Amino acid sequence: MNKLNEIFYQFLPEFKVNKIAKYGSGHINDTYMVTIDDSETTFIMQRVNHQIFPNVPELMNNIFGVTNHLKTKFEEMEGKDPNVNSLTFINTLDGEKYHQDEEGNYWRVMETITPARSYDKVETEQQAFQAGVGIGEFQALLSDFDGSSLYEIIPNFHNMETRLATFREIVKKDVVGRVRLAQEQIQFVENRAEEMQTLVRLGKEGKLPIRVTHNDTKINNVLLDENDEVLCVIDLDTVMPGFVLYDFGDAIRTSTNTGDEDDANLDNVEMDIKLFTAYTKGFLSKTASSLTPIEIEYLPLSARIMTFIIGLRFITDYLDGDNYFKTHHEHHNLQRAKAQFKLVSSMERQFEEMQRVVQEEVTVNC
Ligand code: ADP
Ligand code: GN1
Ligand code: MG
Repeated sequence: MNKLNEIFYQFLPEFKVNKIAKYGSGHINDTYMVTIDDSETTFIMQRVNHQIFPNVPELMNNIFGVTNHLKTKFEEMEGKDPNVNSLTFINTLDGEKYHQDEEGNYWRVMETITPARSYDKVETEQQAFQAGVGIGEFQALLSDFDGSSLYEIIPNFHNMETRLATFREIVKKDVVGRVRLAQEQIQFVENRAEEMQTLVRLGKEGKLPIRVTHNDTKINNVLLDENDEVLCVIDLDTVMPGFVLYDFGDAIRTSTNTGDEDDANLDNVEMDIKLFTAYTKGFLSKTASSLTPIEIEYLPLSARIMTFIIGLRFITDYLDGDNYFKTHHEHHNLQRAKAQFKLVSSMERQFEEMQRVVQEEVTVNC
């Protein structure tokens, strides 16, 4: 029997598989859509990347904790359906949350959220607004979840200080001889390194509350329905205690970019202030009353910081020989970094406008 089918039957032997096909455009896990014979039923099956997430059992415990909490909340809310608005994972026949194959790979199966759309790029203000509502609601519903029960899946995931230290070490080693190809990007990083550590500094000074955060709020991790209304926040692998500014900033990176994350034509890449306004409106409609003044003050800068840190991680991976992100051609990580840094520059040019928008939306929502 086909190996993928065999894995699926560890979870749901009562269904007959028709087809298992690669799905989605994530950079880390391998995602498949499983279609069941003579029905419209499908499931999502994933191989979790255990090089990047070394403790998959703890990762799955985190996800179950968070989804159970969300389900309880959605049950009490009018117009919500816990099985559509939060992920539903399926246990194996042995009652486990994942299946480990002979090669040591970890697999999980979940119900397909349907009818869902997953965008890699936002096209309308409605989509940006709804993405903001989705992440804002996710934050709000988890505000009473006990963060100390969460295992820290990737320590220092959004810590700019340690990300910069790793980058500098890798530049020094130049293991694959690519440093000469990335001079402009290295300079871009160094010119901004101080200011980009603002969140680390505020954190150390105890000025930012630690909340439960998603930590990977890119637009294709928020599923919308056929009317572009938010359905579900997915990809919960990196849910950990963190700063709300991580989630806002990272979302702005993908929800306002007029180009692709890896656009080869940098002229396409700009932050669209209309999309920024729409996202901010949606996000603050769910969070404004619970954010502290400092969190609100740093929302615009967090967009620059989170875009910068992903660009930094792409360039670091490029200089290290592409060991982390899936790449589709030789200089893919360099191209991604160039596009992210172009986006940072675009945000820098529009920074005052971004600050004005946040102030305006806070006034409306408070
Ligand atoms: P990765 O960590 O690789 O990004 P994701 O969990 O985000 O993995 O899944 C990749 C893509 O698969 C998502 O962007 C989305 O398009 C799709 N997807 C994942 N889970 C579901 C689900 N439960 N229902 C519908 N689509 C899903
Ligand atoms: C990865 O898994 P995916 O594709 O949603 C990465 C994020 C980056 C993102 C950049 C665990 O997210 O941190 O922001 O790529 N996830 C991990 O697109 O590193
Ligand atoms: Mg994803």
